[in-house]
Amino acid sequence: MKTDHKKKVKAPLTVEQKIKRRTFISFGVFATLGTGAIAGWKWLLDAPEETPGITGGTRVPLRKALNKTELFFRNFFSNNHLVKTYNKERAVKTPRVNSLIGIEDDEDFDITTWKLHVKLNSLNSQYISIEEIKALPKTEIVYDFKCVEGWDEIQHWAGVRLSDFLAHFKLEEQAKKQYMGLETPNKAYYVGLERDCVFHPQTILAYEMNGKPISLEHGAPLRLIVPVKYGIKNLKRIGNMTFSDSRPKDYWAEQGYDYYSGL
Ligand SMILES: Nc1nc2c(c(=O)[nH]1)N[C@H]1C(S)=C(S)[C@@H](COP(=O)(O)O)O[C@H]1N2
Ligand SMILES: [Mo]
Repeated sequence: MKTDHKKKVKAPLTVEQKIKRRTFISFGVFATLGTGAIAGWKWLLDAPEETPGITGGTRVPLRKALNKTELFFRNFFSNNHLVKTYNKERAVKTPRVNSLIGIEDDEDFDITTWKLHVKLNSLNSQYISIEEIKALPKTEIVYDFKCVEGWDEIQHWAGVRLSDFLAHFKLEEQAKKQYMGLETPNKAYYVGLERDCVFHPQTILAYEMNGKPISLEHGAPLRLIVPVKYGIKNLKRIGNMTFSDSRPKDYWAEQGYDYYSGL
């Protein structure tokens, strides 16, 4: 048998050939990924839309992903950790006023007759004055207030710890429910809070900022300060308080923001 011992030596590829080959490979990869992406996109578009309600409308698979993200952050930034605090000297002198939904749009509001309306159940309510609230032990906090829009400030707040308030006014039975809902007197701005953040030791019903009564635009006479959450949950000018086992409606969650909004 005659064998050719001389190996066929392949001529090295010219630069042009190399480029052509790479272009061909890249195109193949691009076409495959592209087709996959289009198919995936179409799958997402054809997927059913979630039932609108508490959270902003999106496709069911996306909501599933968002819920997973939320769960991850919940485990990571637990409602139970203590937020870092600072010395009073670090607090800004004139904290920023961010947004005024439920405040500038309420011409009927009268601070002199204001009372906190606590809905006990479908039939009964309790009305609590600012004097009654100020008579409770005062708690202060200086911490870094964070807004989802990308700013933060060290601010100094004082008021009554929400858990002290609930205990004093015998609202602990109601507060065993999974959620607390808060809204402005005109119901234009509203938030929902999970039970563990309601009972968080740094969560306060605030009536003072920098040692003085809170101004109207910062939420007088009473606002929520919930340091384990982004600014959006820190409702200014509380009017109504409710308790429920299902998620209360939440202004920014309806617009598509994370319901949890934890820090
Ligand atoms: N009633 C009411 N509360 C509100 C808001 C609002 O528009 N209306 N904005 C929220 C947002 S997004 C932030 S960042 C903080 C800002 O509080 P500040 O204006 O006291 O800085 O209030 C929160 N509470
Ligand atoms: Mo915000």
